[in-house]
Amino acid sequence: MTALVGIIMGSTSDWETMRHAAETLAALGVAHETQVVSAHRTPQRLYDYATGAADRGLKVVIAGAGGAAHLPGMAAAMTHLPVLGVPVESKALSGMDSLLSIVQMPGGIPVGTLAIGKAGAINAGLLAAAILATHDDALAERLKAWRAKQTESVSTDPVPVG
Ligand code: RP5
Repeated sequence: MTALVGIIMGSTSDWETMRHAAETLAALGVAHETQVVSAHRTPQRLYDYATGAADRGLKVVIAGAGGAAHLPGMAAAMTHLPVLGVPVESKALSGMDSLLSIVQMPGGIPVGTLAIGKAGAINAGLLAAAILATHDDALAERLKAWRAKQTESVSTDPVPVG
């Protein structure tokens, strides 16, 4: 199946965070691909990925990076596809560096920036699915079912079971 969402990340060390975006998309039945693409260590790979993304059939790009996190912004600079940025939690500054690197884009080149870490990765997956669902009724139904299941799973009892 042709991937509709491309999940890229700056390092293999980002996978533990970014896998949550992949798992969310898998749960919703959205075809996706994953690849390590570093803005700093593999700039040519980033150029090739971002400039070719739309022609390869991708509709949304999710980019996660930590520290001096230029990957989402540079990807957004080279494709008209929507780019969702996930700030990966860094060891030195707990992801504040990643967040500020990704969120403060100059007007004209948007990156939809999510929360730091796992929550951001999950929400990037959900947001990518929601974007695709605007033109895919079956996916919209799967997304609504996912949300309903989540709602049902929230206990009224504040005391944990067991
Ligand atoms: C960034 O540097 C990556 O996105 C990663 O979050 C961070 C550290 O990378 P490694 O040194 O673990 O490869 O480019």
